[in-house]
Amino acid sequence: MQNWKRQIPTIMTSQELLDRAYARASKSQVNGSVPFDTVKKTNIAKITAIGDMTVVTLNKYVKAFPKMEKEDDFFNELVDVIIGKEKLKRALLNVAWGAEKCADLQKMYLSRVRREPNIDGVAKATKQFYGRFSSIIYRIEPELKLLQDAREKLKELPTVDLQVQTVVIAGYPNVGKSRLVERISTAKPAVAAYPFTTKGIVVGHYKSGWRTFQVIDTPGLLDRELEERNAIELQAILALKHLADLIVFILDPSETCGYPMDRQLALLESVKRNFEGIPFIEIENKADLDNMVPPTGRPRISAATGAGVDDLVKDIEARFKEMRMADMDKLPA
Ligand SMILES: Nc1nc2c(ncn2[C@@H]2O[C@H](COP(=O)(O)OP(=O)(O)OP(=O)(O)O)[C@@H](O)[C@H]2O)c(=O)[nH]1
Ligand SMILES: [Mg+2]
Repeated sequence: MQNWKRQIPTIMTSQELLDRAYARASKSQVNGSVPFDTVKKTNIAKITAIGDMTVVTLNKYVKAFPKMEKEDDFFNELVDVIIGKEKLKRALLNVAWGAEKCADLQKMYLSRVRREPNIDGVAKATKQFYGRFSSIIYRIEPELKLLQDAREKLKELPTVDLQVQTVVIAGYPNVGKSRLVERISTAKPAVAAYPFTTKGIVVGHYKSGWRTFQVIDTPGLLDRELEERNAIELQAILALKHLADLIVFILDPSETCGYPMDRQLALLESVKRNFEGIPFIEIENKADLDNMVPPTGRPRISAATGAGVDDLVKDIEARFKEMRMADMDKLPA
């Protein structure tokens, strides 16, 4: 199982970073031989504490995020769709820049305070350090906010096992994909009578004997060009592209989904064209309704009543078995 749900710490705001660092600094007290010595040593300790603490924290943030270097990778493409790869990379670069600047400032002011000949000079230099340090931290506020948002989105990403045989359920919005996934797997996707209820990939499992299969619910797709697809639809495309060993394409011949059959069939053809080579099962749902178009020869099910669903599951299992057999045949004798 790929560990995508990384342990990314909560990202603090600029103000929180500064409050924490300054609170730590306010506790610094180093006694010297004479008052001047005490003030100098104490201020050196403060600058050291503020700089160290913040640089370590910022670098920890940068390291915690995935690097996304591989191009053709499900996770990286998903992050790109949901967060924006370039945006995230730029934010990480800027935060790393902030850490570097803080370290430079710390070094510069430590040497300056050491050289100051009197208490006044030490106090002035320290105050200046606080000012410049704060302004760097405030400058990276938008990037810190972006990282915090990205962290929340990464936490919600589905856990997908790339080793397990996987069936991806696809089709127009509102045709009953989630209702079917809910019926045949452990997933509990939202089901509702309007399009685009499902806004991301939902992963479920089902067991057959001692084998577990993965069932993936996807957002509905409209019949349109890839360039026109929104971030919700693109997640369905990514699931089809990277995860599907088998595609179950659901049609709604009752058209209660709100989309005519000719549009649904056009989508079916374009998905088949784009994912050539992946086995397909075409299924018509909502067989319990009496306003269905005349029979088309495709198997009909009702995700609502369960009619025909067992046969569909048997068909899915048979296809998976065929694939396992074919894989075995490819192994050297
Ligand atoms: N009568 C009937 N209604 C169904 C059936 N399957 C699903 N529905 C209804 O159709 C509506 C859409 O079902 P969903 O499972 O949310 O559809 P979806 O394809 O996942 O929709 P999106 O996530 O928006 O793409 C809901 O009101 C369901 O209750 C069925 O077999 N018969
Ligand atoms: Mg759905």
